[in-house]
Amino acid sequence: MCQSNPEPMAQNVSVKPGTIDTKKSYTKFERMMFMNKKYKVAIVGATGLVGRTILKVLEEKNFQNVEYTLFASEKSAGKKIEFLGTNYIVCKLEENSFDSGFDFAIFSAGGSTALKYAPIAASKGCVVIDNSSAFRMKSDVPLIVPEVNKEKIFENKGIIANPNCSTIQAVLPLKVLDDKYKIKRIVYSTYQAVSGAGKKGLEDLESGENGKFYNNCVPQIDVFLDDGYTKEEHKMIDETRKILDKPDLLITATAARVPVMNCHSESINIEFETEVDVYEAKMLLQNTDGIILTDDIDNNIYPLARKVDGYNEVFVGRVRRDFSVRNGLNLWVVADNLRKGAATNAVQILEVLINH
Ligand code: NAP
Ligand code: 2RA
Repeated sequence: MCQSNPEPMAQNVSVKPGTIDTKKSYTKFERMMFMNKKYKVAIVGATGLVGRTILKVLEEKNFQNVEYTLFASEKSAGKKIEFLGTNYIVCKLEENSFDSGFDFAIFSAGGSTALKYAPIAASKGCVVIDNSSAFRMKSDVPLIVPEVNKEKIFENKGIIANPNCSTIQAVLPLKVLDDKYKIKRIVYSTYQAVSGAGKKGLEDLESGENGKFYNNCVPQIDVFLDDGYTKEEHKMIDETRKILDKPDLLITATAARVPVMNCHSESINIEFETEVDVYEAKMLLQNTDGIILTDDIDNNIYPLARKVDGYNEVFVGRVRRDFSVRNGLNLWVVADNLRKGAATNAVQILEVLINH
């Protein structure tokens, strides 16, 4: 069995006798701390753009009672990655990789890897949080954005899906506005960064004029389906309905790739059942966990991809009425697709699981 961390962390938790309050009910995480036991967590796809961002977010979270093993494909097996102040060795993902008793795994290694290995991991008692689209629309797989539907995490049967990056950033503002004004229809138009396509997307932009994205705006992300929409557009439509638990919600989408390294920007046009007040809507957005309202047009201030890069929050601005319909609102929504669109969201789900 591959040993990813050659210098296992010293047990940095010690509980002095008498410091446990026997009358208090402790979380599983706290009980693990008392027992000096560590959760075993696998990071699958640790060498990828999302995988590396997961490692950064985990370093920032600094969970004390977790031991990690990093996996990737055969190509990366044996490579060293600096993580938590030590050099981790990347292990090759294999069918027996989960035999050693993992509690949780975060997968960011694409759909075919997830389809093959996530069920194996789940069958061995490991709860998988998967970043690919492989399981998102399965009825027995919760599709989670913690600020929106955290309670559904515990309906999992071994696999939890992380939504598509462009969907995650949209549903935060949509949820709070839906709770207040009841959404009738959504029109998405996206301007998505090349990092959304992984390492090959960044390499394409870096290759300059030889690439597809340099000096361009490409109205195709992923493959075209029979109805003329792309798979990315369908992901936004279908996943939004599932997360908001509104299977019949009217939604249309156009998703485009722009020559931006990182951070997806979205124009979201919303029509509501009830009257919407712009000032009140801004206050609701401002007071929502995970959203940063950035809206001061007198000073030309609105969310910008370059400024949002590296943040875990969703930035919302240009909040204004759509006067073409009775109860319409327009938003400009920007988020770091590698962080809140993937890594941060997955680590937030892990945090809920380990704190339970
Ligand atoms: P990426 O940069 O191309 O990385 C892919 C990762 O998967 C690498 O670590 C790669 O390992 C690993 N991998 C590939 N085949 C494997 C196998 N057979 N066994 C084990 N590991 C394997 O892609 P990414 O952008 O990080 O995306 C990863 C996943 O997250 C995809 O499902 C993607 O759709 C999803 N996602 C991405 C974003 C985003 O903004 N990029 C947002 C949301 C969701 P090697 O280095 O060894 O090849
Ligand atoms: C993209 N949202 O931007 C998709 C998948 N990460 O390509």
